[in-house]
Amino acid sequence: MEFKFIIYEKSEGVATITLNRPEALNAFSKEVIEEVLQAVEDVKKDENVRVVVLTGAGEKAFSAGADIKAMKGMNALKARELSLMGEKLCVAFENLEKPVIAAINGYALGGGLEVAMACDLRIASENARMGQTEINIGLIPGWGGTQRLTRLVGVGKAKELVYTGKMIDAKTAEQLGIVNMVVPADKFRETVRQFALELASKAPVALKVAKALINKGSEISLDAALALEREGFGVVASTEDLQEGVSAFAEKRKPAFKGK
Ligand code: DAK
Repeated sequence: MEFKFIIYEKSEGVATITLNRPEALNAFSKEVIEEVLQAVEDVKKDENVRVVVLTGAGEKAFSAGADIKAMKGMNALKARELSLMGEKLCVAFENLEKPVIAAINGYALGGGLEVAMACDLRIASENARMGQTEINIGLIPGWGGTQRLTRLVGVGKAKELVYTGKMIDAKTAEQLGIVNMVVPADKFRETVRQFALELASKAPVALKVAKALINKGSEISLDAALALEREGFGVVASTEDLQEGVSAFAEKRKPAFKGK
């Protein structure tokens, strides 16, 4: 696949999508979003891909958000299109039946942070900085930030971050629960890789069902969510991979899961 604004690589069960506009701090233009969506379509079809890593090119940014320059003079129809595309992108990662790791190598601002929050897990380099900075240009988050941030950090902190538009460092983001872990800059890429490989070795159906249950379960009543978990448990328990896991345990070897 030929891309201009992203780098798309696959190896050892891990697909890496690198936003590749470092001269614009990897801001999301319409073209970037279209290319990422194409890569996600490929991930869906490729059974060998078990985990996705989304990251930014260069040392400075994961993504500084939606392309501010493209917003100048934007009419309602164009704004609507941008809004729909951003939503589509976030939902594509959220609904993808494979784990997605946002590897936040620098700034994750505005739409950049919103996309990262639609991923399953976030690993940040120690020099990363994050914020819902839209208020500073007279906007509000438009790709789910008011909602996904609130679910991660609670109402009070979400209001503080959205109202002030301030940036926070990686450690603060970890304390708030926005990122799962913070890694020294010189170990960042390797740590992300090892983490992704570890997830790629897990049972794909179990991961898929766990993701769907955790995502859906947080939207509905506990009772309904527990009923869904029972059904999901039944499905996972019927896989060949469970038999492989049980055999591997008894034989004291590493399981080789096939996603069946
Ligand atoms: N868009 C386009 N270009 C950007 C950019 C962005 N978001 N962020 C940075 N750049 C460009 C800069 O313009 C500069 O380009 P040149 O001037 O060299 O051509 C280059 O990247 C390097 O940036 P700086 O020179 O500014 O670098 P510094 O180290 O001095 O500063 C910074 C880094 C991250 C502090 C600064 O670049 C900055 O404040 N950037 C803006 C960050 C931001 O506020 N991001 C949120 C964007 S708003 C919508 C839904 C959602 C959204 C919009 C609409 N609808 C529903 C319609 C989402 C909105 C956002 O994401």
